[in-house]
Order: sequence, then structure tokens, then C-alpha cells
Amino acid sequence: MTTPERTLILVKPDAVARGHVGEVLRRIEAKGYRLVALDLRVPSEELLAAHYADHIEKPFYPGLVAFMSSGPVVAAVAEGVRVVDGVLTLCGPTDPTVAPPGTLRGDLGHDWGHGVTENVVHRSDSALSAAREIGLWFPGL
Ligand code: FUP
Repeated sequence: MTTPERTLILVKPDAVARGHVGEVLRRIEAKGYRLVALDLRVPSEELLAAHYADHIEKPFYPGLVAFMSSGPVVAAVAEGVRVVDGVLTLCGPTDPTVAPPGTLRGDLGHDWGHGVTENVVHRSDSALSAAREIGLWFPGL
């Protein structure tokens, strides 16, 4: 038996504002993963700084934080065998303009010309990142 793992998903402010929370969560559940935590909140700058610690020195960081704190996000933890890779595939690559149709970013996002990558969802990119990110967003889970 393969042990189930967990991953963090954030439905970003662009997708929450456009009413895509249900569609994002529906696709994750339709694939067969189980939601084990769910919360709607406006993230603090401190939480975002920890979450995006690898990007703090990057030129796009201020715009990224402004976007991510511009409205509520829905944070979720999904569980299942190989869920990290499964949700990575459901989301598609970073740039929503060229993310393939059939992916969440490809189907629900594009470049709105706001000078920041508004790409519908965040998802953990490895089991290690998932453990770190779940600890930040859902301490004690
Ligand atoms: P991803 O793993 O797809 O979320 O992408 P990254 O970890 O590389 O980037 C984190 C976030 O920074 C992305 F969701 C979007 C944002 N970003 C920009 O705004 N500009 C860039 O040039 C690269 C990333």
C-alpha cells in the first residue's frame, strides 16, 4: 500500500473574486482527492512573506504580495496517494496564458494586464514544500 500524502491549495484572489472557488474545489474532488481543511481568509503580509520566502528578493515580490492580499483566498488541504503530483497536473504551469486547456490555470486564467501573474491557484510543488506550507496556513493540522 502507498501512503497518502497532503498538499496545500490556495484559490487566489482573482479566482475568488470571479466566483471560481467551487470549480477549483470540484475538480480536486472529482479527481478523487479528499479535502481535509478549508478556510477563507485575507492573508497577512507576514504569512505571505513566509509562504513566498524563496521569492522575497525577486523584483516581482511586492506586486505578488499586493495581489495575494488584495482580497480573500481559499486555503485548502487535499489528501490522497500522489496528491502533490496530481494537483500540480490539475493546475498546469505558472503562466496562465499558455497553460494548456483542461488545466485550472489554462481554463480559468489569462494575463489581465495588471503587471502581476494572476494564475487562479497556488499548489505545493513537492512533498517537502507541502509540509512546510500546510504548517504555515494550518498550524496544528
Ligand atoms: P508556481 O510554482 O507556478 O506558483 O510559480 P513560482 O513558485 O515560480 O512563482 C510563485 C508566484 O510568483 C506565481 F504564482 C506567480 C508569481 N510570479 C510572478 O508574479 N512573476 C514572475 O516572473 C514569476 C512568478
